[in-house]
This record gives sequence, structure tokens and C-alpha cells, in this order.
Amino acid sequence: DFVVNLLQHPTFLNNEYTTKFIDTTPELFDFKGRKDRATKILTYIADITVNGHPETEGRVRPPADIKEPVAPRPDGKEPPAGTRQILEREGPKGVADWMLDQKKLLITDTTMRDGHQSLLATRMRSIDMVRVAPAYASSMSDLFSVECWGGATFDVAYRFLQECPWQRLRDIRAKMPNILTQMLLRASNGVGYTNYPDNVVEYFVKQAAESGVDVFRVFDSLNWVENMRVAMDAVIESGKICEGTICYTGDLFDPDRSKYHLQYYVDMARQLEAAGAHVLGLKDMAGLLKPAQATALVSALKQEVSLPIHFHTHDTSGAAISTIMAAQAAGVDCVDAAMDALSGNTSQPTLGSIVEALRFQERDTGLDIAAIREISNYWEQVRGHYTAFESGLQAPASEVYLHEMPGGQFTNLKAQARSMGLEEKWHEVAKTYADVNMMFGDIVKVTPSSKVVGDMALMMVSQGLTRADVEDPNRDISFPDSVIDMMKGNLGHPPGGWPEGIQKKILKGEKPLKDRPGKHLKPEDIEGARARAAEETGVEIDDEDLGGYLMYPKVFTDYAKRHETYGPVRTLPTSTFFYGMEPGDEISAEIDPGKTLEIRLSALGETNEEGEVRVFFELNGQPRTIRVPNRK
Ligand code: BTN
Ligand code: 3PY
Ligand code: ZN
Repeated sequence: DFVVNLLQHPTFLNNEYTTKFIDTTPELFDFKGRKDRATKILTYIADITVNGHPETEGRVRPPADIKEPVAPRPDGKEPPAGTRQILEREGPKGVADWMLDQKKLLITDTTMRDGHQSLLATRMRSIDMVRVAPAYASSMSDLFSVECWGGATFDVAYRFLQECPWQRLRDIRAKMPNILTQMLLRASNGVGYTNYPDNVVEYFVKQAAESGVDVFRVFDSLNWVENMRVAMDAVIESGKICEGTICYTGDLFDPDRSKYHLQYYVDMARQLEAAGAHVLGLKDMAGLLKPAQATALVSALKQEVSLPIHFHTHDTSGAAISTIMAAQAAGVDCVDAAMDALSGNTSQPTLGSIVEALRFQERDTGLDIAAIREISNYWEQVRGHYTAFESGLQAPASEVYLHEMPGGQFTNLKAQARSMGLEEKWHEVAKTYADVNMMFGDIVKVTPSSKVVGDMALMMVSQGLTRADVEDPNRDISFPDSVIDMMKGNLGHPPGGWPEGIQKKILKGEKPLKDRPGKHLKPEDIEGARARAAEETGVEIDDEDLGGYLMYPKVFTDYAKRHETYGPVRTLPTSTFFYGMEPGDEISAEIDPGKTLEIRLSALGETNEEGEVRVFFELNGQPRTIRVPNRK
């Protein structure tokens, strides 16, 4: 490839080349046989067209005539100043004071993070978000924030979408300069599933702040404030907004679940305030908070702490809007909602309906309902491209009060159960999940502790074991690794510790940690990790890449290697990314600002004796042929 490129280059042909020419056009002299980005992208399209995408295989396909989503056009004016300007001008404390001064109910739009995490298995691609960001900037500048990063979106971007989560963040930030961006951070678990060394958590937060996160919602999966300090301190140090968060579980009014009573939450809120939180997050990850309980809890928290309160819930039960109304009446400052087309069920409650419910009243959100409808119509078109990832959940259900699964886990665990052949036993899985929770001492269930409970429940249902079987001292049980890890104390400790009997049985005599896992984890040699990542991938590792590698070494290096083969596939339309092209299709892909590839697939050849297919393209009007193996 390089020889052909070089010989055709005008500078070479005119005999004007110097060694500087070699320095400034390294791609022409790449002897490792690396291809240019257009060839890489064509190779990707050819491969998906011939072999399909593994993630959508056997799943429901969007209609053949589905259109490319079109985002509402911004009005062309400079975007109005929003919350981002308050942060820039007055800092995080200034934002918190501003929140407290507002009469209106503030709203965070979660569509770009929890919305699709909870409805579409986290599979939404960056291009579908970045395209609508200018419309948010122009018509939604009264939002408190847009949650668009963290949680499961980080690893899913690398793992399944072949794109860089940091680039997503930078692109959204650039196109939406007036609204705060928000992320979900699992404290010492970062955006992963187990505790990381303190210096890794610090590095990650610093980089996230630099790349564009303004609000960090920090929570711990066992509600252990001690284990949140490293992450909280790093956020405070970065000058961004630290939303120290309480996870809500159980039922505040259930006399049999006295572990999570009003005083428990008030104490935790005070600890978070003392730890320096600017905002108090109240995270109802499963959607368990009922209206009257919301009145009691929000009133108490408003009375006992002086921070603005930001409430997050899920509509799994169908009752979330009543809870939101109770919370706002009790004085909650800000609530999370998803744009209508990606709301409801395991997602957040419906943004437009909350706006309407408060219209013409004291706490009117001030958001423009016509703009909301337009943006939601865009999301509706986008959602149509992701039918492969729909859960098939038909209706909200009160069963959530039994199992208490987080909205972000529900559809995921259901898919896992299906893949293990346990789909018919789903309600048994749900009941067993509840039993495991009680066996573990009635814990907060949110990533990663929720994943541990889910692993245990699936294991029990697949092996036909009851709680009594598992607890039977005379019965040998082989526990999942994640369960052993949690009982060792590697996620921290729940209030009151783990139940001794089951912990002893799981650890088989091994001694658990008594304090903070981060105290025992050796600090990472960060520059050593960068060198290792470069060695493993053969590419240069920048600060953002390093953040990916520190969280997920294998996921990151696999991504980086595929990137070398396939190039910037994030620029492809979603239908092309998941389904390839049909002969006659034309698409464009903007690989750099202003540099667009016009791609037409002209024809597909037959499979030859070597098992290869030739795929005929026109690239910016020029014919190009790509050969790919037929693996079907
Ligand atoms: C939870 O466990 O509470 C939330 C579940 C989020 C899981 C995400 S979905 C895709 C990705 N792959 C995994 O195995 N887990 C994450
Ligand atoms: C996550 O950590 O990904 C969650 O959404 C927890 O609710
Ligand atoms: Zn959530």
C-alpha cells in the first residue's frame, strides 16, 4: 500500500521531496503495512456487510427502510448562557448556592447515559449523541445538566462499540458548551467492578475533569463513606462539582427492615456534607422510593443538611412520577429524567411529563416543551436503530419491590439469564435475587454489589439451590468468584459488617479485610502502565488512553488493536456500523472536521476458492475494491 501511495504523491512525482517530507507524511512510509483510515473503514464495512455484526446476530432488525435520524437544527445564534457558565464564573460552591436559590425544579437529562444503559443495554453510539448536542445547547440551556458519561458506558464503548469514551465526552462538551456535563462514578470502583488503587482513582478523576466532566455523582456500592473519600477529594481538587451520593434501598417505612431507617440516611448525608460534597445525591437506582417515603426522606434531609439535593430514580414500578411530585413538594432541588422517547420502565421517568406536571405552578421548570418534543422525536428515530438491544419488557411491574434490582442491571441480568437457558425461570431468578440479598445481610445493591448478588442468584437457579441449601454447613457449595471477592472485603463493608456464618462458609477459613481495600492495594506505577500499554498495542498511549488501560487493561488493548485494523468507525452511521451496506447504498463519514468520506457500495462479488469476497466501493467517486474473508 505505502509504495503505491508514495509513488502517486505529487511532491514525490515532482522530485521535491526532502527528509522533512518523510517526517511530515509518515503514513506514506509505514513499513508495518498500516493502511490509511479510509481503507480501514472500508475494510470494516466490507467485513460487517459479508459477515454481520456479532452483537446484532439473531436479534430483531430495524425495518429495511429506516431513515438516518435528523437532529433538530439549532437556531444559529450563540447558545444562551447556562449552568456551565455559572461553574466557570463562580465555581462549584457558587453552583450549589445558585441551586438553592432557585424556585424552579431543576432537571438533569439522563438520556445519553442511564436512559440507554437501562433500556438498550448501554449500546448507544457517540454519533447519535454528538449530533443532537447543538440542539441541546440552543434550546435546552435551562437544564441543570446532561448526564452523558460514566457508569457502564465507559467499558461498553470500548468493548462493544469500538469507540473511545473520552472522544465522546470531548465531542459532546465541544458542541454543548453551556450545559454542565455529568458522570456517574462508582467511587473506589471507578467505572469498573472492583476497587482500584487510590492513585488510579485519582488519575482517572483528574483526566475526566480535564476531558470535560463538570459534575461527578460519586457513590459507593455499600454506602460506605470511608470508601468514597479518595474519589470525592479528587473531584474537589479538580475544581468540579462533587455530588456525594446516598444510595436508597428497601422501604423507609418497613418495620422489618430497620437497617435502613431515616436516621441511617440522615447520618450518611451529614458524613457526605462533612466530606466536602457540594451537592447531595439521592440515588434510587432500583426505583424503590415510594411517594410518602419521599416526602419523609427529602423533608428530613432538607432539614438536616444545607446542601442542594439531587434526586435520581427509575420508573420500573411505573410509580416514579408520583415520587418525583412528592420529592419536589418536599423541596428537592433537582431531579433526573430521560427524554420521553427513552424514558419509562427501567429508565428514568418522562422528562416532558414532569415539565408539564409543574407548568403554570410555583416550581415550573422553565423548560420549553416544544423543544423537548422536537428533541424527543429525534431520540425516537435513534431508538429505532437499536431494536437489537431492546429488552422486550412489556410493562412496568411492582415485582421490583420484591427483587430490588437496579434499572441498569435488570435488562442485563435478564439477558444473562436468557443466555444460560433460564429465561422461563426469570421470576424464580427475581425471587432468588431477593433471597440472596437477605442471606448477605440486606445490602445496598448497585454496581458492583448488585452484580455479585446477580451472579449468586443465577448460580443458585441454574443449580437448583435454595438459600437453605447454600447455608447448610454440611453442603459443599462452589461460590462465584465475585461473591468470594466481596466477602473478602474487596468492595468494602456494609453497615454492621457481613453476616458471619455465610462469610465464614464462603471464605473457607481465609481472613477477610477489616478496613479499606485501597489501603492495601499497592499504588500503580502509572508511567510503567503507559509503557506496558504501548508495548502491548504498538501505538502511542496518550493520557486518556492510559485512563482506559488503567481501568480495563485487556478491554482497552483489544480495542486499540481493532482500532489499528478498522480505523475511526465511530464516524459511521449506526445502521452501517451494525449491519453494513447494501449494493447501491451511499453514506458519508466525517473522519476529521471538514474531511468527509463519501462511500458507495457498488457490488458484492462471489466467494472465491480462498474463501474471500471482493466488495466493490466508490470512495469519493473513485473505485476501490476490498477483499474480506467470508466467515459464514
Ligand atoms: C448493575 O450491575 O447494577 C448494572 C449493570 C450494568 C452492566 C453493564 S451492561 C454491559 C456491561 N457488561 C457487563 O458485563 N456489565 C456491563
Ligand atoms: C452504574 O453504576 O452503572 C449504575 O447505573 C448504577 O446504578
Ligand atoms: Zn440509575
